[in-house]
Formats: sequence, structure tokens, C-alpha cells
Amino acid sequence: MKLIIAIVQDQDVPSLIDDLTEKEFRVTKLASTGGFLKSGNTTLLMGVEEELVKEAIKIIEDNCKTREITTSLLTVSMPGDTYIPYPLEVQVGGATLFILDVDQYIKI
Ligand code: 2BA
Repeated sequence: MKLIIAIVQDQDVPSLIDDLTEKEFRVTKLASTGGFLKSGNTTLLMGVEEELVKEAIKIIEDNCKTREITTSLLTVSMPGDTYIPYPLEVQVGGATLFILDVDQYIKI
């Protein structure tokens, strides 16, 4: 068994979870926050049999879109703590996946 850790954008989650559960994948949804943008995203934990990993990745690909996000980071411009926002464009997603071997899967 593998553990897929998928970091996805919140907007993609409802349809993604619907499609995963329809195909009988089991999913746990965690609220998370991106370190760079400091805004909310979603982390999904999925225990998946090895032969089904490709199918799970395909469903994630089909549901997770790449988006251009314009954000404003603050920079110090002058002494005395004066901050000036400057716009920054970043591409977020579709999804960031970590796929790990599962040593044991126990349900009690
Ligand atoms: P954030 O850390 O909020 O990053 C959002 C987007 O900002 C990233 O999109 C990337 O395009 C950009 N970005 C991140 N760090 C940057 C940096 N140091 N300099 C310039 N641009 C930067 P994605 O790569 O699609 O990542 C989306 C979210 O997935 C991230 O949100 C983070 O929560 C997670 N993530 C991505 N790679 C990760 C990794 N290697 N380890 C842990 N979490 C990761």
C-alpha cells in the first residue's frame, strides 16, 4: 500500500473528493496553510493499493487546475516600519503529491 499526500487548492476539493469516493478511494481531508502565500489550502491523505495509485493520480490531475494568483507581499521600504505592498504573481497547483510506502495498515 502507498500513502498519497496531496496538497490541493480549496476550490478543487469538492469535485475531487466526489470523484475519488465515487471510485471507492478513501480520503481524509485536512485544512492546511501554504508557507509562501500563507493562505489556506487542503491536504488529502489517501491510503491506496499500489495498483490503484495511477488511477488516483489521474483523478487528481483531472480535477486540479493551475491558477495564476496575484498576491501582495509587504516589504519594508523605510526606517520606522513603513511597509509598501507590492504585487506578485505566482502559479499555484494543480496539485503537489508526495507518495510514500506504507509499512503497515491496521484498522482496529
Ligand atoms: P504555498 O507555499 O503558499 O505556495 C504557493 C505557490 O507559490 C507555489 O505553488 C509556488 O508557485 C509559489 N512558491 C512557493 N514557494 C515559493 C518560493 N520560495 N519562491 C517563489 N515562489 C514560491 P505550488 O508549487 O503549486 O504549491 C502549492 C502549495 O503546495 C504550497 O503553498 C505548499 O502549501 C504546498 N507545497 C508545494 N511544494 C511543497 C513542498 N516541496 N513541501 C511542502 N509543501 C509544498
